[in-house]
Amino acid sequence: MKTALITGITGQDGSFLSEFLLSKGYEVHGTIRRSSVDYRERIAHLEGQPKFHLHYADLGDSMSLIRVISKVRPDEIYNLAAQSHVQVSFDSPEFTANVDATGVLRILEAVRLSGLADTCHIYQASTSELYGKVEEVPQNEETPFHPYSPYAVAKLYGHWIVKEYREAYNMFCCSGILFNHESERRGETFVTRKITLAAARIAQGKQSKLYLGNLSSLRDWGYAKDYVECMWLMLQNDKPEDFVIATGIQHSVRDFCYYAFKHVGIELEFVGEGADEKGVIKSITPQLSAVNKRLTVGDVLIEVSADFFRPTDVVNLWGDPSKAKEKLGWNPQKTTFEELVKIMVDADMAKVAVERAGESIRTNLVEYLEKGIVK
Ligand code: NAP
Ligand code: G4F
Repeated sequence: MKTALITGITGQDGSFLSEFLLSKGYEVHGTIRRSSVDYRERIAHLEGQPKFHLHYADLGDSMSLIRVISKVRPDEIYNLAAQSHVQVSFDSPEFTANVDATGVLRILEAVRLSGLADTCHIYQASTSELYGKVEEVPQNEETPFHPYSPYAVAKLYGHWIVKEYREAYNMFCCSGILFNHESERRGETFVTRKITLAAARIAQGKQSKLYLGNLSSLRDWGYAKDYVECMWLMLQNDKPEDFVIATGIQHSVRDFCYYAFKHVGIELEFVGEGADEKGVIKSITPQLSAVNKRLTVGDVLIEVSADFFRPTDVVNLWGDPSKAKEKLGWNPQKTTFEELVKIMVDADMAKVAVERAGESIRTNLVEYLEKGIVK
């Protein structure tokens, strides 16, 4: 029976990986941070299970990491914790470096200090952002790195320090160079989730417009649930190696909008260019028209806002997952792009519907209280 420790267990990937490892019979431990409000929504359904345990630790706090690693003595560590938002890294570059760069070093040293260097397998969450201002398309394990944000520069340190400890101390530590992976649990300020939530709100009359930055940016988007399996496969490999994890298929932010809105019943067409580009309603399905009479052909639903432009933006990410496919037997096409968009939009349509139902119950309740119908 194996024991795993997941840092960043409250995040998108941490929650899917927990479910995956529990299904394999693992004892799963995770690190959480103290917060004045509860951010454990993604793992709430796992809390209380006998094989699921949480510990307070922070990647900026060596002592907390040494304490938890020496107590849990894991067979596998998945270091998923990070300040993971690229745009935020421009506003908080020092914090990002402390967590995403030095934090990785702290984990590796905590493993050594706990006497686990010879036994513990470590997965580091590297990123396609390392390719940044890309020097080759598509990108594979041999493509040179050119980080293009404070986030990517910090992650590059994490990537290299893992390689260094692998070679210097013969530790089983490796990095997954993961391309963007999304889900119904994705943070709401990443572009895909921002789009699927907006499509759901617009369809249900709760929002009128969506403001985005660079619509032409290209990404290789996969489904997070499929990607956590590959993290695990990397640690079961007979030797520690780095792998590109991607679907091998590329789409623009504009494409993502098109498919997400199409799924709620709105066909968009994009007119204009650059900062003047707009997403306009070309057609509406009769089903949607019947429930939202305010939507009209010609309405502008998407506009470009300079607020979402980055000082330097990575615009052409496209991964080549051949190595993971061949050596790990991983299937990069398990969930297609269209299926991913559908999963996300369906989940957000349900979320918005529940919020609307809650609002209507509250409004009715206030009315009933005022009229003395209920006390
Ligand atoms: P996420 O949803 O933003 O989750 C990040 C996790 O890190 C959260 O649990 C967060 O805890 C935790 N965290 C942040 N700062 C911390 C600190 N100082 N100490 C301890 N924990 C801290 O990210 P994700 O999408 O699941 O991504 C997981 C990892 O993969 C990250 O390292 C990310 O950089 C990397 N990655 C992601 C993608 C992608 O497309 N999703 C692609 C490539 C690489 P709180 O809940 O307390 O904030
Ligand atoms: O969704 P994003 O914020 O993801 P980004 O920057 O690619 O980073 C994510 O993927 C990385 C893997 O490559 C991870 F390492 C990282 O942790 C994170 O999970 O932005 C995607 C693209 C960018 O080019 C951005 O400029 O979408 C563009 N974009 C256009 N409008 C927008 C928006 N991004 C955001 N967040 N919000 C917008 O309104």
